[in-house]
Amino acid sequence: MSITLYYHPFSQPSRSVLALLNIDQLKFEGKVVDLFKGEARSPEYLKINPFGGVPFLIHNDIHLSESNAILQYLCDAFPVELRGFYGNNSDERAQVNQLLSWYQSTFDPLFSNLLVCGCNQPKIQSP
Ligand SMILES: N[C@@H](CCC(=O)N[C@@H](CS)C(=O)NCC(=O)O)C(=O)O
Repeated sequence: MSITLYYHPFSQPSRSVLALLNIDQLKFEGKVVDLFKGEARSPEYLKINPFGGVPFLIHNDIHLSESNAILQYLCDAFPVELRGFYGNNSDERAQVNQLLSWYQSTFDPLFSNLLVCGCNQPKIQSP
């Protein structure tokens, strides 16, 4: 079992994956991709992750971008260590998926916009 996570500590999607990995202290190798130096778009990094950006996970033969996909994969791949974090049945998973989708589609774009330009005060309704 070998897990490698490419991440940056200022990246919220990276931190969500780091938090899950640390819940049960899953062993992984962390590699910082320096976003401030543009490393996420460098030719070297694009060979590893053709989508660019972080987080990016490699586990055995699996190569994954997108934090939600990584979170879901880890819970499926390590059901003993991460028991319960992705729900124990379809009803519970539906609730988790709803929040993950809401975060990606609603909260994150508005919050990122606020951080970047400090305008367009978001009006967010939780699901
Ligand atoms: N939807 C993606 C968002 C990934 C993302 O936007 N990552 C940013 C850091 S928060 C990034 O790597 N930006 C650098 C770049 O795209 O060059 C996810 O959830 O993983």
